[in-house]
Amino acid sequence: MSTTPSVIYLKDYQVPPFLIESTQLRFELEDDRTLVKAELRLTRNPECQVKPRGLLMHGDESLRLCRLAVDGQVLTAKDYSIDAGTLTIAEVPDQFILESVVEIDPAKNTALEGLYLSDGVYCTQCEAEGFRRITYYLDRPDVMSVFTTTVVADKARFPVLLSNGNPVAEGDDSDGRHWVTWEDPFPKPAYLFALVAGDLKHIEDTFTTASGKQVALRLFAEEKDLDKLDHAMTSLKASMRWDEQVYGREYDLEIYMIVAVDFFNMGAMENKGLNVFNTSCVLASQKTTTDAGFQRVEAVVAHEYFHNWSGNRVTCRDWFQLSLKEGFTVFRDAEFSADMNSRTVKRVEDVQLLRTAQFSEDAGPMAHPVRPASFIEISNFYTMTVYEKGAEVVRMIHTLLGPDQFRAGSDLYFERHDGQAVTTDDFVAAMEAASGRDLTQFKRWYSQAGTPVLDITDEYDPSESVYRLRVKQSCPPTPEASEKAPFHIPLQVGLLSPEGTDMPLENGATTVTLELTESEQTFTFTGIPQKPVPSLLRGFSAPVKLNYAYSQAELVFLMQHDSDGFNRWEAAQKLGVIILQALIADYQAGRELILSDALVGAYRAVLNDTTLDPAMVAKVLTLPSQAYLGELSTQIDVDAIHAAREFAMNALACALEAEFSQAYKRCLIDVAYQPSAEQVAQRMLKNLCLSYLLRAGKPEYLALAQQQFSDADNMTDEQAALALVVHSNYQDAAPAMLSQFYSRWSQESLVVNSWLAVQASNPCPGALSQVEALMQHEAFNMKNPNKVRSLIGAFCGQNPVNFHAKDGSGYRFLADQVVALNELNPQIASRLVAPLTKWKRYDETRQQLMRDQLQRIMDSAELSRDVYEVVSKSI
Ligand code: B3K
Ligand code: ZN
Repeated sequence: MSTTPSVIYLKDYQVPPFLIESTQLRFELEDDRTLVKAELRLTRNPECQVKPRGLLMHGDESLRLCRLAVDGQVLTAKDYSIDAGTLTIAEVPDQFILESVVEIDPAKNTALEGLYLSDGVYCTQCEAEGFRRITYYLDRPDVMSVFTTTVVADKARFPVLLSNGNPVAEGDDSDGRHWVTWEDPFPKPAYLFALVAGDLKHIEDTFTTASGKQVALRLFAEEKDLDKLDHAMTSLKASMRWDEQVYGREYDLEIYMIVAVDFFNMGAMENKGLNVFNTSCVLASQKTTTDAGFQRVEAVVAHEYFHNWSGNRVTCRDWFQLSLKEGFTVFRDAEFSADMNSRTVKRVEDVQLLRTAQFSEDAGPMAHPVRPASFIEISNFYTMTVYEKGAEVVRMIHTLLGPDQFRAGSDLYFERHDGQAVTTDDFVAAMEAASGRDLTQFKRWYSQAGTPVLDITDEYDPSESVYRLRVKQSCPPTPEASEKAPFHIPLQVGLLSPEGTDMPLENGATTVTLELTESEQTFTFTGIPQKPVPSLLRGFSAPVKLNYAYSQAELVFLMQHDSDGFNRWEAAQKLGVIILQALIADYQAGRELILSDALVGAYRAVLNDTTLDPAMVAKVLTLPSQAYLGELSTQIDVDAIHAAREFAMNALACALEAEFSQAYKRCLIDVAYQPSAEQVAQRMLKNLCLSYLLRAGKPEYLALAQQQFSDADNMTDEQAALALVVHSNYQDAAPAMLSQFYSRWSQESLVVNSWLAVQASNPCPGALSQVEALMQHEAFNMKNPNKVRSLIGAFCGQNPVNFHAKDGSGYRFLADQVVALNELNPQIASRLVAPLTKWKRYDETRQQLMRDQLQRIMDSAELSRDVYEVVSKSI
């Protein structure tokens, strides 16, 4: 890069000097170029104090300007200037029509931002700042305009032409081309603009809103995938109903469309009335999609649908407010999924993600508050912190206010701000106004980064029947601040009697919410007849780390008796952590590894309890992950963690072989496949049992896995059997299964992605050369983000032992790929580099090797803003 990219600060926010009342667009799509004609009605913003003479518009360097006119008057080169990323017109009136014609080249757009081609289908991605790659515009979310869009293209090759809103006119031209005009009556920022043109087919349904309005629902895909859209349609209708029932929000246009494309940088995009989805988040079928895949489709369809209110009708003032729409919408989709499936399982999965991926972000060089104060490239801030921690912040407001006041707050928020671009402060203000609560201190969750730590001790006084909890909160320093003021933290607590029942607390409730506001506080419980075992942070009521010195016996007790399902699982995790940490220390000291009876006994009891939800049994019997154990370590010893986990899993397999085998058989399903919570749970436990059985050292279990692989009538069972064998000691059996799987599924791109990922995440030696070989395979394409994530992403993110190989080969490999992708697709490159940025967590040798590679990336020519920001902040 020639110049150092500039930093943008929240404190510098200023209202836009001009507004765009209406936007008329005409796209002429041709093979080697696309013409974009724009007619914008601009007017000075009455809220802007300054009155600049000229007008500054955003526009990417790749735009080729053909014509520019103000009120019909064509401008010449002396009237305007074009700079890197901007167009400035020297002088403009207070109100005027700006016409522009630019030429762009979607076929060359490998960054997949703006207008690009995905397997021959034209599509757009404009959030956050992609619209400026389409035309000159005020590409900021607080400029909201009414859009009318005409798309013109060859009719035979692009029979389907879509944009936001409702179709209002269409026609055929004499030269084999046709056109469609779309009108979106709702003012929106440019980031919600969308266009799609291609040879697509669709399925159709209708939804009748609570007030009786008919909405057409159309889901588009390539013809070969048309049979994989039913689950998305069911999920969409369920989401629409849920948002009416739980939030009182109805859909507002006559048509809602989703288009599936294979080349996409993230999961999906909530463009008004025209969502564009990564195929991986919309296509689903029994034969090709795992249960987790089905649930992801349901969740993402819901997430994008919910954005219609939390994001589109009420949008963000500026990109620092991103969590306004993302945190709130993730909270909404999580609650939806919890209502549709098992609430406790959903909570466990979300907390696992938060505690590994978000906590490590908070502890790394890119740590930032839920509302960041500055950025170089906004694309780098679509993070676990903004999304997942942002959702936890909204969840805490829900906990503090209770469901009724929270609903009143959300109603007030939508009522006050419909059609506006607002801030997280506006959101909190609505919650305060509806509830009468003061959330001033609570707002620190938006402005302070870092994961708070709670250190809790207790004492019981039998003579007074008094129990006390002493809570200290602290928060480690992060790059933007070394000192943190105390957070307002809702800590949900229950107390268990020695018999394992919940003790009645205030007003007979069995769970109370303690509100922490100071760095040190003591909470007193009176009328406590016996020394209780505390159940702390029930439901994971705040995104914090909690230390309390539980004994192993207490954890086993909580696993059996806690009425809070989440905390029963948490007790098993804590027990697993204690035992694994001891094994890690033994491994490091060269001592013999011995598995504790406590773990075997606790696992046996859970496995034999047929009254439990099989999904929860599977979750409880899964040891703390490699990533979580790493996150808990001061210095991450990848090899020791891996060895300790392997040892423990093998020992558990031998000790509980009979139980795993029985549970496997209990979970076999003899009715037709359904992605229902009940069947998902059975398959989850069955495959967990299979994973242990393959470690029991008997060839009959290899045969069982192979049989499951061949006989499976669904992808969950087929893929689980494949992955388990490929990652097992039965290395001789792996190649045949892999090639069988590939030849069976080579035409199903998404299935091939999991075939790539299974090999890339293989902890056995030789994975890197396998990955390098696969990069030359016909199934791999560096320009397709799904392929890159499945192969390179899985190797660097889900194969710690091989990625962190002591010779530095994994690091070198990643740096090579980041440099290559930096040119092709900066967003993907910058996401991929994350594992290298966590170098401080490793031993000195690895630290040096990782930093060397970061430096090598830094020194490479023409670094994108995306990669520059992440790499420069980490070295
Ligand atoms: N809002 C989009 C994310 C856009 C990311 C741009 N780099 C998807 C979502 O969160 O729903
Ligand atoms: Zn979102």
